[in-house]
Parts: sequence; structure tokens; C-alpha cells
Amino acid sequence: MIILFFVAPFFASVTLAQPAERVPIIIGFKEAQDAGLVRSQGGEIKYVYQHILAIAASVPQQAVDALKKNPKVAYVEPDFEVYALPQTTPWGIQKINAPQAWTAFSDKGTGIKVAILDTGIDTAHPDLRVAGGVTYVIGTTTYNDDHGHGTHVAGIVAALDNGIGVVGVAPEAALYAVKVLNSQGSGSISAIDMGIEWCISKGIQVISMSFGASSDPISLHQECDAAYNAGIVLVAAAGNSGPGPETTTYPAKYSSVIAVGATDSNDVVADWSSRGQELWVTAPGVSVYSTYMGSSYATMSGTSMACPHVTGTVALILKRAAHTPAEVRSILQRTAVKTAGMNGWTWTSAYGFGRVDAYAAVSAAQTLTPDFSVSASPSALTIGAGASGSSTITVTSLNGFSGTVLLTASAPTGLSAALDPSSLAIASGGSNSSKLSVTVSPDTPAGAYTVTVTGTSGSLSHSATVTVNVQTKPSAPQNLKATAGDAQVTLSWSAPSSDGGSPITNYKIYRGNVQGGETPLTTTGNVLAYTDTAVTNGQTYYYQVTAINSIGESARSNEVSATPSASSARSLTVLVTTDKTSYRRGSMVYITVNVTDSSTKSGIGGAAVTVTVTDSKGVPTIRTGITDSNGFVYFKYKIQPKAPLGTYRVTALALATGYDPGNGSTTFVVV
Ligand SMILES: [Ca+2]
Repeated sequence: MIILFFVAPFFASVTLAQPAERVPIIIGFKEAQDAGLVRSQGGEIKYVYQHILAIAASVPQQAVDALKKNPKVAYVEPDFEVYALPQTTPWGIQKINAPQAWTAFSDKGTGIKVAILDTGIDTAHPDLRVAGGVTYVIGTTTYNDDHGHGTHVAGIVAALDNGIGVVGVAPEAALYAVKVLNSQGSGSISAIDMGIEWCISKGIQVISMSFGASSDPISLHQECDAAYNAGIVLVAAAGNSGPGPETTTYPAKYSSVIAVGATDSNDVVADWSSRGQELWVTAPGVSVYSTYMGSSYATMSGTSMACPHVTGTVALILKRAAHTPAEVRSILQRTAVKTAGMNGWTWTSAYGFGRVDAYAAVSAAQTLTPDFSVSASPSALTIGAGASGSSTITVTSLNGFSGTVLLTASAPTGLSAALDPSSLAIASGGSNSSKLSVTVSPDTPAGAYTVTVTGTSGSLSHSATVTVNVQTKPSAPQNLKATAGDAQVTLSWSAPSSDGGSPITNYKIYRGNVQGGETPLTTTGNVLAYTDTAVTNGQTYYYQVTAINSIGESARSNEVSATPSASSARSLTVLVTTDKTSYRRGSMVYITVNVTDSSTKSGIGGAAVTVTVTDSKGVPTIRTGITDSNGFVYFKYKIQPKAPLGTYRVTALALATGYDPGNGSTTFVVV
């Protein structure tokens, strides 16, 4: 497995020492470098350039003019000494508002332990201070940088604010050089694994990884997760494999690692910056000026350069407030600048949640106050009047709270509440539970009640509520009526005004032979009428009815009485008429039957009427019908063409509840 670092190198300045009696120059040639010409002028070759037609040399002063006049020579220029410039703040450091964060919070990440897993760090660089480190590269004995990449990354994180060179995002962070990449910029998975283990054992707080691989090494995944679980924030370059989709590399792809893409000074994502669903944020990564191996400086581009901008930001966050890796991810997510290229989206595969802003991120970092929560499960109880129920009250530690929480319960009139236990010991990050018992007094009306459980610890107080739905027996049925018939009594009633919060399932009929002497007779379903046929005519019966739901039986209804009696049946008057008294064969006879109460003369609706037409030879034709609400029912009788002549008789029998059967008749003739 080969690990590559992500950088497109760009070059650096160097310093040179010169012999006093000679003049240091650089000689440019027109067609080919001619070392022999330089030597022939008494010159000493220092360096033959590989990519331009030039030679660096020191020559006697008098040779300078001779060389300038030689037709092979294009130019001769002095090779003067370069001095470190006064400190500048690279554009990326400005872009992410790191200086604003230093000023606002009076801190530069002081003492936060940041490990640079890379090619090592130039330990002699005047703009870097390396607190410690280790090498896992075979054939090396120090973590000093023998490549340049690691020193560049380290400078972005923490180049010193010392008046020279550059300055990093968190210039007072404690830099640790974990050398896992060799002088060629590559390294083995095992070396990286060992580097992460070293970080865990040394209490490193942030790990910066500006390298990646296209396949997923299991051990590296496990090491990253282990570091994350140990509370270390891991940051990695997303890769330089863009702009294709899902080009993010490992370890940036791991959920335990913050994947960082690269943007330029206009906040536009670099074309080569890897894309993918794991991309979390972007940061400056194009033409980034930083420290370089050999106590020098260089400008480089790559997500390798974007990653340490985030690493430094994390150091500033952690200095302001202790946060878990998950919280750090959330802070970066919430505070990233939504750049124009995101077109209004909250997240894109090229920009992640946006470009990191150190000032906004550190502003969002705050020490969270230890606290606790109180919850009830279930949060609603259904309890019958006179019964009890219970709920589990759980107190949970938040933000590292630990201590004793006292629980109290308050219940409204008609309910009582108790907690067991009423004091809970809560460990940091833990929870504990108590049992809330609620008892409802027997006479408590149906309805919804609220029991509140409050937990207090010092000045902290939190509550949970439990809704108690109290159910009762129904109220008594109303408007009980009894109607006596022949050997029967029909009861009817209205439903209770309250079902007690639980549906009525049954009604119970009570009957007695004396007033106030009713005993249970039968239980009906959920109906509002009952006919008692187990009665004897002439006997007076007393009745009451109750309603029943899941909680129990209501009080009794009003008392009624009835005396079934055969003589109590009244008589019907049945009047039968035809539209004419005389008909021809083939005619239609219209018959009207009117059933009335014999005494009141009022029409009886619903009476069952049977009409029989008997012809002159004694052959009957039978029709049946039911009277309308006025007591009328109508029939038609067709006289057949060959029907016998003579007198026809029409009789009607009417049956109505509570009446004796009634009869009526009439006649007509067929001529
Ligand atoms: Ca500096």
C-alpha cells in the first residue's frame, strides 16, 4: 500500500554562503550549459541547473566581464543573499479569520497538542517550534523533515507569530511531528497505524493527515475510530482526485475523520479537490505560502494545505472549550461559510458544509454547563377511580453532570403521587430511574389530570409531566319508562349523561314486586330498550336500570312500575270501504281500510291488516298490508273478465300491539 501526499510543489528561495575573494554569480546560457567555459575563467561550479540553461558559480571578479561578453552567454547576474522577510499573514489565514479569533478570544491555541502525521517537521526552522514527535519510517532515526511536505503543513497549523516568515492558524499550539511518510512522500499503512497509536498514548488532541489512499485499509479504519473514541479530533485531506464524483480518499472518507476539500482565495473550489458524500468542509488550499524544509518557505497547492487550516481551527476551538470530536464536527458544520459556489445549498459534494471560518467556529465553541434531564415513561396513564398506576421517571446526566437529584411529585386534588426512591445518584454521562406511583381516589370525577415530577440539584431544576386519564363508573341511565302489555312489559331509557371516560358495554335490569324491592333480572348489551315477557297479567312490577363500563356499574335509574293485563288491551274499529258498490267484469276495485282506536277514534299506524275478497262462488283472494301513520292502508282487486256475477264480500282483520284484534267488512256486486 502506497500513501501519497497531496501537493503540487511550487518553489522556494534559498540562501547561500560565498567565499570572500570570489564573486557569486549565476550564468545563463543561450543554447547549452558550458561548465568548461566557466572553469576556463577560473570559476568554481556550485550547481548546474536541471530545468533552466544556467550554472551557479563563484568566479574571480575579472572573469565577470569576460563571461558577459562571451557569445554563448545570455546573462550574468549576481547570486545575492536572500534574507527572511518580515512576517506576512498568508491569505488563507486571513480568509478563515484566524487573526480575528485570536483577538476576540485572546488565545492562539496555546498548548493544544496537534500531531502532524506526515514527512516530519523541520526541527531547526526558525518559524516553527516542535514540542516532540516520533518516526516510524524505516531507515530514519529522527522526525526531522527530509521531504518538505510535513514542514509546509505544520507551518499552516502553527507557524510562530514571531515577526518573521509566516504565521499559522494556531501559532501557539504544541506541534508534534509524527513521521510516517518517507523522503519520497510515501509511507506504509503500518507506519501510519503506529503513528495514530502513538498519538492516543501521548494524549494528542488533534491529528492532521494530509495524505490518502484510494482503497480502505481495515487497520487504518480501526485506528481512526479508536482515536475518535479516545476523544481525538481527526482531520484529513479529501484528496486531489477531483472533480469526478465520490473521489474522496481514505482516511478522509471515514466517519471518524473530518474530510477537507480545497478552495482558492475567491472561495471557489479547486477543480482537483476531491468530491464526495463524506466531504465535511473546505478550506484554503490553492497557492498557500508556508514554512518549508531547510528553514525556508514555499508556496504549494493541494487539499494537503486545506487540511491543516482546519486542524489549526480545531486547536482554537478546543482551547476555548472542551468538545468531543462529534461536537467539533457539528461546530464546523454550523459555522462554515456558505460560499457562492454552493448556490444556496446547505451542503454540496464539492464544498461540504462550506468554507471553514475560524472566528465563527471558535465563537460557537462554548463550555457547556453540566445539567440533567427528567423524563417519564409512559408519559400518560389511564387509571380507574379508586385504582393506581405507575410510570418510570428517568434522570439523565447532560454535559458531564454528576450528583444527587431530589425528586418531588405534585398531584391535583383527587390524585396522590409517590416516588420510590425520591433521591437519585447520577453519574457523569449516566442515568438513573425512580418509580412514580399514582393513586386515584374513588370519588374523583372522570377527566385528564397532570402529575408533575420535578428534579432538583442545587440551582438546577427540571420537570416531567405525566397525564393521568381518570375513568369512573358511568352516571345512572335516565328517563326510564315502562309500558304494560298483555303478558309483557316494555322498558325504554336514555343513556347516562356521562360514560365515565370508558364506553358503556351493558345495561342491567332490576325488577321487584314491591317498590324499592328490585333485584337483578338480566343484563342486556349496549341497548336502550328491553321487553320483559316473564310477567303475569295483573301483577304490578317495579323496575330500575343501571349502566356498566370497564370501571363498573352506575347508580340505579329512576324507578318505574307497570301492570301487564289482558284486559288492558283496547279495541280497534276497522272500517272497510270500496270506491263503488257495483262493478262490471274487468273493472278494478279500490279498497280502503281505516283502523282506529275504538275509544279515542284516532288512527292506528303500523297495524297489520289482512284483507280477504270472497267472490260470489266462495273463492277467496287474500292481501296483506300495514296501516300508515293515519291508520289507512289501500288495496286493489281486479275483477277478471270471466269472473262470476253476484255479490262479493270484503273482510279485514287488523292486529296492533296493545289492542285486541279488530274486524270489519263490506260487500259489492258484479253485474
Ligand atoms: Ca512567523
